[in-house]
Amino acid sequence: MSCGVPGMEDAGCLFLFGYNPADAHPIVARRILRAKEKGAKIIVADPRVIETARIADIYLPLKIGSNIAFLNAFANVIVSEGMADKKFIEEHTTGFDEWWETIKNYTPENTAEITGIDPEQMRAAARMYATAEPSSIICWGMGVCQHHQNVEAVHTCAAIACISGQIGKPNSGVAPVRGQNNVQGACDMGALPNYFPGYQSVTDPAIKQKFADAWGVPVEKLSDHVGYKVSDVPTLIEQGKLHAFYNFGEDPVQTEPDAKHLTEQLAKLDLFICQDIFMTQSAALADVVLPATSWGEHEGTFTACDRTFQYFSAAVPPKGECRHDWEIIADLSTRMGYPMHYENAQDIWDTELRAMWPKAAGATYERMQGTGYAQWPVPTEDHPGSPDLFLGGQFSTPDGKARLKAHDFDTPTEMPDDEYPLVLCTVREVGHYSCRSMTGNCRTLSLLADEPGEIHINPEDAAARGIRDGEIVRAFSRRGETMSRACVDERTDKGTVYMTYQWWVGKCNNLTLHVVDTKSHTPEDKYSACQVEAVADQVWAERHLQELYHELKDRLAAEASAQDAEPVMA
Ligand SMILES: Nc1nc2c(c(=O)[nH]1)N[C@H]1C(S)=C(S)[C@@H](COP(=O)(O)OP(=O)(O)OC[C@H]3O[C@@H](n4cnc5c(=O)[nH]c(N)nc54)[C@H](O)[C@@H]3O)O[C@H]1N2
Ligand SMILES: Nc1nc2c(c(=O)[nH]1)N[C@H]1C(S)=C(S)[C@@H](COP(=O)(O)OP(=O)(O)OC[C@H]3O[C@@H](n4cnc5c(=O)[nH]c(N)nc54)[C@H](O)[C@@H]3O)O[C@H]1N2
Ligand SMILES: [Mo]
Repeated sequence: MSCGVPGMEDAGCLFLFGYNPADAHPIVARRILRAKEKGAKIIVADPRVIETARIADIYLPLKIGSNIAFLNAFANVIVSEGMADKKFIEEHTTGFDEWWETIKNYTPENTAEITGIDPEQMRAAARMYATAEPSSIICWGMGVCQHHQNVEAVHTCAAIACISGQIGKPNSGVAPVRGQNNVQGACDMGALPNYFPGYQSVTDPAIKQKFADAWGVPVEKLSDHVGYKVSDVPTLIEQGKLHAFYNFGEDPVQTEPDAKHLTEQLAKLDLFICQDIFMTQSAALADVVLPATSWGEHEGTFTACDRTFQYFSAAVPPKGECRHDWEIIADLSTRMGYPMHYENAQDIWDTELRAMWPKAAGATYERMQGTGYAQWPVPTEDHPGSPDLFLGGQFSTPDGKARLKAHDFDTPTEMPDDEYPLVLCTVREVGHYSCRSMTGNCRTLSLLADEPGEIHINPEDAAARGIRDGEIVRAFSRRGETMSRACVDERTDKGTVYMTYQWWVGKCNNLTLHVVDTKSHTPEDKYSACQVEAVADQVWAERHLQELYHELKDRLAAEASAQDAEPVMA
């Protein structure tokens, strides 16, 4: 993010594009409410009427899968109605003429059929965004990232901020409000296939030398092969290129698309290791399970989406055989021939991050004690930290200028047809979290919502299928099927059904299409063709789903006690 989350309150306009903070990030949602109270304008562009749409000054119900057409037309309005910041474009960007060659072809009028948006509403929103004082912020989430033109949409959001001059000043710019509490931190620490810690490229010889020196190894020992991405795993196994998979803090059987195909591929591995805090469906398939401590049992840091490092301490000691993730990894490394010794989490933080990445050098544990924090870039111990990036229009390119990039619109991969006439979009709900290993094991949250979850469907689509609210329905696609409870919901756009991806029995990833974009390899989780039908025997359906749920829970519990009986790491 180019701004800080607290600073969102002081922006003049917040443009939420494919982001549902009320369910996904309630703390950010509170900031948005406060911004509204302080007079900010709110624009929401989302195919369904999300909670924030209710407080929006302009709500744009764009058709699902039409992001690039929408954003291009939005950008076009800013330029053709004379709202572009010519000075900013001139001094702080490159590539405007080439960018305009694409953007000039998209207008609110000629894209209205693709986007479903009234051209006047689109124009009003673009004016509101471009002219807001003192600043505007575009916030986006998985409604951008989980479509196959995701990198293209991010380029276009960034270009919109640049050409309007709505970046490069406090509380402005781009806010990809990153998913999990520490997804930013995982990236900061180099848990990416192409970077060492601190976004330092594995293919840069000088960087490689720096890490080789710090680790006391010959530089040839550090691979400059850019690694694979998790979404490549099933394809690589199928192609015979991947034989061992060490899976750490993820439950791919639940959360990756086309679950049946993935599960078949995982079974072919010579070695499958899972390091988790629960016996997940993936861990149950593993050859080796390495039980780790949870956030209440270890100390460490989280990095929030706005680059804020926060320290947290352990509340209780580890139980049973569980060990800290870092101890497991250090031990494995030592046994594999590279002795890795750390005193504690702080030792890792100081030697592997602060010493290796100048932007984090000032983030000491002392500074982060209690409610303290540090926001990178924070190069020295007395540096205040940086809520805002790119101030004065200085970007992180070699020439300091932003590159404008435009892309033509392309339709989603699997369009609905007669056989599968509905779009399945998979999203989040407030009460449960991702693979649900954590929230599903919490009784209070299970009372809030439980299996088989819900499938949200527009009243017209439900009526056309004889589906009544609260009944169990069958949903199916070219990949597989599942059963879930219908929630007949006028907030849902016609032609699309929405499921959350945490349900093990009502599992939407049985249906999703495994297609990834070419650059980031993120699956197109927001768009696959499906069909939904009523189930005649509701008594049977309710009982059947409960049986499946109990069988699964019993199987996982049995796996967990089997693991207890044979310790894998003495
Ligand atoms: N309670 C809870 N909170 C969570 C999580 C959880 O599982 N549960 N997961 C965390 C994680 S990992 C993440 S990544 C974040 C994600 O948080 P969000 O990004 O808010 O996630 P989603 O709900 O998947 O999608 C956001 C919105 O995109 C919209 N959308 C779908 N298709 C399109 C489209 O074509 N165009 C536009 N403009 N919008 C579209 C959907 O209707 C949805 O409202 O949430 C985090 N927070
Ligand atoms: N259909 C569909 N699928 C999706 C999405 C979608 O919108 N639609 N969203 C995708 C997104 S954005 C994300 S981020 C993924 C999330 O999917 P996952 O990463 O698979 O799910 P999480 O629940 O976040 O947690 C992963 C595992 O980490 C374990 N864990 C928690 N704390 C620790 C710890 O300290 N140490 C260790 N070793 N393990 C720990 C948990 O028990 C859990 O099993 O799902 C993706 N899948
Ligand atoms: Mo995520």
